[in-house]
Amino acid sequence: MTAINTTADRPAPKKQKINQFRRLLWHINRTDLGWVTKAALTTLQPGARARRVALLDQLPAKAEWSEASRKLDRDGYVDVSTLMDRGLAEAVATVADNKMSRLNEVSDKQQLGHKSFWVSLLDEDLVNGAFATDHPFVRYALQPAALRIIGDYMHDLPQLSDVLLTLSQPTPNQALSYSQLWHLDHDDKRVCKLFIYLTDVRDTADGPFTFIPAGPSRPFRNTLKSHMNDATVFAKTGPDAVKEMIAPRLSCFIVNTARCLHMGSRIQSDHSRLLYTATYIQQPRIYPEPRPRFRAAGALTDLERAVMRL
Ligand SMILES: O=C(O)CCC(=O)C(=O)O
Repeated sequence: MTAINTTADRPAPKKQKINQFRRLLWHINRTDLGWVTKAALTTLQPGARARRVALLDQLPAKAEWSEASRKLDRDGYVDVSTLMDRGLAEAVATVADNKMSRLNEVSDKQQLGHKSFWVSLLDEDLVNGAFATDHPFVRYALQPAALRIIGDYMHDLPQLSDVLLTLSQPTPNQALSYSQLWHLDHDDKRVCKLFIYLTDVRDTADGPFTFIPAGPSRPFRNTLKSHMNDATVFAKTGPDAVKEMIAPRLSCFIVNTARCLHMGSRIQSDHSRLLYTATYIQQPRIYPEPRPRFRAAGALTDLERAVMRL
């Protein structure tokens, strides 16, 4: 009898095997075993970390920044409203207000639209997917206080991975989805997000950024489940561990979103929330570097170039 060669009998094509390997690595990297990947990649770049630490050491230091850094390390979050440069925050707010005054035009230019409650408003500022380094959103993220606080926590000069402006809006009668559910960020092993509220977040109806500090979030670190509802989370932590960031416009805070379980943007009818986010990771990235997110405009220091990998 002639044997029929089914797909299952044939050896998996090389590309498929690579994809399976990548998928496995992706799952592994989401657990504490990802630290092994991180350590292995770090040893492949001898001297790189020492060079970055030497740059970090060039930054000014202040006792209150060190205190903030220790809190970030201990609890996974810190309120930095009094530590960040107010003028730079005002410049971010001016850009944001301009976008809001042209909301329909700006949201039409948005590339990614999968989250109905969440509109990204910066796509029109990108050239080949990259922000100019003199953009107020980038200047805010590069301020010494931010780099020092996050850098001292990481014991390394942070890499600025992205900047975002998001408008969260109500989605009546829709089930909660994506970042409205509890999750950890797995972009890398250390992911610090610096947020600025660009609208007042007065109560739960404004959809505050909501999180569980690093300690009580620990039991969720190695779970393969990615987005969880309140019942699943509270069964382990109880609701008392939850912190809601209720704060006025221009408040800013840093959260290690790889350590602190978090969710937000559960906006009630007639409310909305405008949020700036700068995301930092520690080099080397555990996944392949995406295409450059920043393009040089104006003079840049060696330190700024290193932070943006330019
Ligand atoms: O919209 C929110 O408050 C949640 C944002 C979030 O999950 C994130 O930035 O990782």
